[in-house]
Amino acid sequence: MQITKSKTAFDEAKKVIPGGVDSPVRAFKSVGGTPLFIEKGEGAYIYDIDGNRYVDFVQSWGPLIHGHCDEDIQDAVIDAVKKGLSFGAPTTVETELAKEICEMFDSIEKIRFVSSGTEAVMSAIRLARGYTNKDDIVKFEGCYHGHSDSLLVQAGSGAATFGTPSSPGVPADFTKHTLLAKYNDIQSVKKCFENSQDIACVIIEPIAGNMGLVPAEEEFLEELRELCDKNGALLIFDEVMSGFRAHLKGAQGLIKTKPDIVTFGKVIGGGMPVGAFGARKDIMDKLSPDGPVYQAGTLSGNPVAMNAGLASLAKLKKNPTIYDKLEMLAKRLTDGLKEAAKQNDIPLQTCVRGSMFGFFFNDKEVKNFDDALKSDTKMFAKFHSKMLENGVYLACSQFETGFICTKMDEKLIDDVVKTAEKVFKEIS
Ligand code: KE4
Repeated sequence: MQITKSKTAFDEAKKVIPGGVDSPVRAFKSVGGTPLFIEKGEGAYIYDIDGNRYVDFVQSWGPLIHGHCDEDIQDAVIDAVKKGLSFGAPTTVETELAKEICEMFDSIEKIRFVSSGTEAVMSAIRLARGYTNKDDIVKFEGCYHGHSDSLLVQAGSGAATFGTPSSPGVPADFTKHTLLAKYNDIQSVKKCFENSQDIACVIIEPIAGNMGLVPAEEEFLEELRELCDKNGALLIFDEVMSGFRAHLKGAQGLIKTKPDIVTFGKVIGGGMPVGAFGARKDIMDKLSPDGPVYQAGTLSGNPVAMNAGLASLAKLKKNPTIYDKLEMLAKRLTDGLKEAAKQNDIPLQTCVRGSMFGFFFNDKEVKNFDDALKSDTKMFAKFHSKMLENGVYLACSQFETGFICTKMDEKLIDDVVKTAEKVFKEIS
């Protein structure tokens, strides 16, 4: 692949945008090489500005379950745009999308829209603190919930479960209320509740997608639910990524544990900037203007974005069996990768949940962040760049998740597996 225009564009971008990107993961830092500048998308494919075509397994990090330039979503956006871009006043389309989502989840009676997953999670945590009158929160190592200050934490020293800032610019005071636990390890959560009687909520990605794809064990989630109930803490499922991706109802379509608050993003915007958080009435009614917990946003519930989200969800609700096809294709891909790696004595762990898939260059099953960190990220980087050279656009980090979209089919997947067979031979 010749990518001279992307190289020039990246040099230009770096002069005026930090790192040349508006979100760090896009800079290809963990895989090396030049990030591709994208000209356009079409169904399952994206085209860079040098005219190269790639099968897109990133899909804007999850939103594009219908692929690029889906006609129904485009038509919905164009119709909305013709009536205006934003009013800063209520519109009926917000109510329509809110009803659509509330009808799908018995754990959600009311929902509020915001403009990103970060905003949804930040608001959900403030709501949990306001509802319980408690200050501490528990999160899990390896889970990512956006970049709000109290969530940019890393494990503290030694026995302390309290987090320390993982980024300069976050004062220690802002993370002293954040306790860290180990994913799929209920003892580590019990320890948090022993260390604090002031826990407002436990937030978890019920299907973690930000340490690579690592689902929480059902029994672990059940024990988490019991612990929260016993200690008067709320359980927050961060389904910004897994929502409408692992199943039409996200993780809640696959396991029985019910959260108190759910956060969404990505798919519910159809590719436009949307986040959301929902819960029972008694929790959501704590939010201003009716309740005391302040939360706001100029473009929250933007009618163009709402129409994109409505169109995206409508297609999924009309054809819920689509998830069987998406999961079959995800399994076909990961089984193919696993077999190809095995032929070349390369250890590979794979995981699928609905339209989400992950693979680790690791000889052991990955159940938490410590396991994930043992993966061979150098081998991942080699695989990623070779696949890119062969027209396959994978997530540019071992600690991300891949996605199948509805515009993919068995032939496309089989061609990708053939490419992987060639690449594994080259890198083994
Ligand atoms: P945003 O603020 O990026 O819309 O959402 C934050 C967020 C919250 N919760 C979960 C479970 C998430 O996966 C995310 C964002 N996901 C990353 C991809 N791993 C977005 C990509 C990026 O940061 O550029």
